[in-house]
Amino acid sequence: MRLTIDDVRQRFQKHLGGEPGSVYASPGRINLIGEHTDYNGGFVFPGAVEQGMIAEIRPNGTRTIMAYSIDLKDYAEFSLDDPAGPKASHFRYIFGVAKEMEKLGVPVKGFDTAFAGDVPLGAGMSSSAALESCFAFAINDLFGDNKIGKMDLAKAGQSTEHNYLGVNCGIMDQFASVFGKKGNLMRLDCRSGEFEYFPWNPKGYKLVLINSCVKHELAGSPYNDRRNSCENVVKAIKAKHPEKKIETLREATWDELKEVSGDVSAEDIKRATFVLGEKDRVLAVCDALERGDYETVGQKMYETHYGLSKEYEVSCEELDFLNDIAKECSVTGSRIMGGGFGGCTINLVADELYDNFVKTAVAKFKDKSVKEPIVIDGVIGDGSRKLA
Ligand code: GAF
Repeated sequence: MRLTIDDVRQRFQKHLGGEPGSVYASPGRINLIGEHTDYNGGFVFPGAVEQGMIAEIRPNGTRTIMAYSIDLKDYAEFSLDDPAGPKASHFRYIFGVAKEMEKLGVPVKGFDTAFAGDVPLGAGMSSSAALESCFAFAINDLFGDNKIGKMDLAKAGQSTEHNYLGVNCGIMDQFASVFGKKGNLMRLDCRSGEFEYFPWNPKGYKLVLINSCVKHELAGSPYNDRRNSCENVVKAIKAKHPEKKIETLREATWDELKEVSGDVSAEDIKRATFVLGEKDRVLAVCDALERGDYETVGQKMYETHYGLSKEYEVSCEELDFLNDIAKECSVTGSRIMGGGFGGCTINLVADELYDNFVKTAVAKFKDKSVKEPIVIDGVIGDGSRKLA
């Protein structure tokens, strides 16, 4: 059931009482292709989804945030002046965003809030970016006269991950959440920050996510190790070519990767091999989309899955199994979506194969893993906004 503004208003009233506040929403995201390319200065191809986070917020004139998580039935009070902030991650996101917005010059004050979301947790659809973007957008509106630009709101969410949650993520998730537009995917150049909306209406195909329900958790995960591997390779190339302007793997070539193969670990080379391949695949998908060639888009998705599984090593048995089922059902394209280590596959399916694929995937997965996978239609929704 889709979360409604009334659900949030009722809980706000029950747990915080008093006058109603303003209500804001921010979505989770999907990503067609371009995985682990954002922190490598590459391209990503995300879109916002209809599922997201809704928060009611009322400034309280103090320096304290009083927050109620509707989903977790958890309440906390924390001061903007306590440098440690709250421990529980669902409150830490809010605290972190408030502090990052302060750094941007917004005179943030305390507030009362109740919030809830319908982005499945741990599905790789970025429920955390939805939460961060919701509060960044709201704080800008309530305390900052909307003076902070949208890209900086996305960056405030990303810095929250870095500085308060210990996840050295890229910008894709927060970007998608803030900038999302109904019916459109977005191609973002993560090096320059330039982006374009791509109307997404693949005639004859559907996007469907199959959530393995294996919880994907980036905090404290090997996600940061993957990023370190990429940075090691960049450092090695820089050492060999001091004259070269290279900040990320975006600027690296296949020849340079070969050249430094003795200077970094075999594992680092394997990770960078994925990233360079993914860089080429995103561009190939853009060309294919312009021609309306969805078969090529799908083939590249399978190649990405292979790379994420065998080179970047962020898959798991359940996701590989779902990818195999997609192949068996002649699904056009299928791959792990998001950071990996659990979560969903994203599948591009011809309309006439959709029913059979979904039925087969659910039945076979249940047989193998006892867990029931969740089927989520990939409907592209709007980005951060004020609801009331
Ligand atoms: C996670 C991160 F948060 C993103 O920045 C991105 O790196 C993604 O994994 C992989 O593409 O969602």
